[in-house]
Amino acid sequence: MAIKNLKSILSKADSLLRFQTSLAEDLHSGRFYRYSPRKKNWLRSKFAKLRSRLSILCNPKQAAVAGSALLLFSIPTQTEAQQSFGPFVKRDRSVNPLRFPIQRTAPKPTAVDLDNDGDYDIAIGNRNYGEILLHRNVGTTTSPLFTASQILNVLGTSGFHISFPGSPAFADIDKDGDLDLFIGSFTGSPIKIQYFVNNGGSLDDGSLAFQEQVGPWNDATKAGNPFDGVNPGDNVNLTFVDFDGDTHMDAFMGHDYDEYGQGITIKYFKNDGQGNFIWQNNFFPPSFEGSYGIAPQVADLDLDGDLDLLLGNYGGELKYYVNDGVNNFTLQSGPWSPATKTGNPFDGAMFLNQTHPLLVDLDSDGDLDATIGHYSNNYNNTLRYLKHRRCSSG
Ligand SMILES: [Ca+2]
Ligand SMILES: [Ca+2]
Ligand SMILES: [Ca+2]
Ligand SMILES: [Ca+2]
Repeated sequence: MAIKNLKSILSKADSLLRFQTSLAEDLHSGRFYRYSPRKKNWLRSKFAKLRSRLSILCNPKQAAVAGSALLLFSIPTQTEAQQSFGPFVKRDRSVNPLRFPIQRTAPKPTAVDLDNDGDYDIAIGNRNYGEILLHRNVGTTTSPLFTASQILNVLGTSGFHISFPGSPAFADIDKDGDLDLFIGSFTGSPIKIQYFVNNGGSLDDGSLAFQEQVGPWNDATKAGNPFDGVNPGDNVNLTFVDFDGDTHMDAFMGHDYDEYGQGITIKYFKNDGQGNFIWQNNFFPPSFEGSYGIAPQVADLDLDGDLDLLLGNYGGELKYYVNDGVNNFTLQSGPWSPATKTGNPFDGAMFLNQTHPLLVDLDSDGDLDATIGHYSNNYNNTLRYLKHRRCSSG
């Protein structure tokens, strides 16, 4: 390689690295989150340009030699495409059941069987357009395959309050046998969690629709919004799970600044069985977790019988907190050990920003697979699918 070319590569790599370091600091401090959309777009565009200039000058191997850390914040490279995390194996697009291009940014996925055929469909919030998109599973319970998206019919007096990707979550809160829809809003609305009741219609004939319910929840008539009056701040990401094992779906909610001065954190709401969600305000210690845009998943990742936490965040990380059995959660770091089931299953994973994990057993082999929504520079390939690898096979 000519010396001149090498100097040029090193210069471009240095620019990229310095810019990337600065951007990472902005992301981790939360500054990035407070920038205007215009400035955010400018930063993303600048990063893409720097990376493009570098890639024109050298191939990926030379770029690595030149010292650039291309993986961070970048469109996945071939190397990254093969990367595995802990017990999870990245699946190539050709065998990814979610292989249809997801042409939107920052998708927030959730799993729900909306066509009642016994397999998981994937619903995601869409940016800007106030839509919930459904990727219907037309495969089998052991070999899922998802269609291109369709827009869910949502009815309501006030429409969506989504100004950024909404975070959908489903649970049968009115106990009539169908799954009802909650949407956590990113920002800009007095109602941070919208509730839509399932009308019992069918996806096949297009009659399925979700009707917004507003006002205080009435547990006798099941009218109103169970989260009416709850103002958890911005960037609300919800997930439902029967955490206490009483058969009623409880809620975990990540959010940014709230009205109680609790900053950026996560809350646990226990369902009393009547659809009243009661905030367990001593469940997490003060200042538990401090990342913007927490997107929680609750699952037994270390297979010891209690429910652990996997938290996406605005900085693009996946944080793993292990439950000690009595609901004390401890952040795990370092590489995952299959033998001891310690460390972070997603150690080293870093996406551009706003990771939104989904943990469900998509192929019915008894373990949890991971689908990760995250922000991407390209409007493509922003849902990643990782199949769980059996510990016995390494
Ligand atoms: Ca289904
Ligand atoms: Ca229902
Ligand atoms: Ca429960
Ligand atoms: Ca556990």
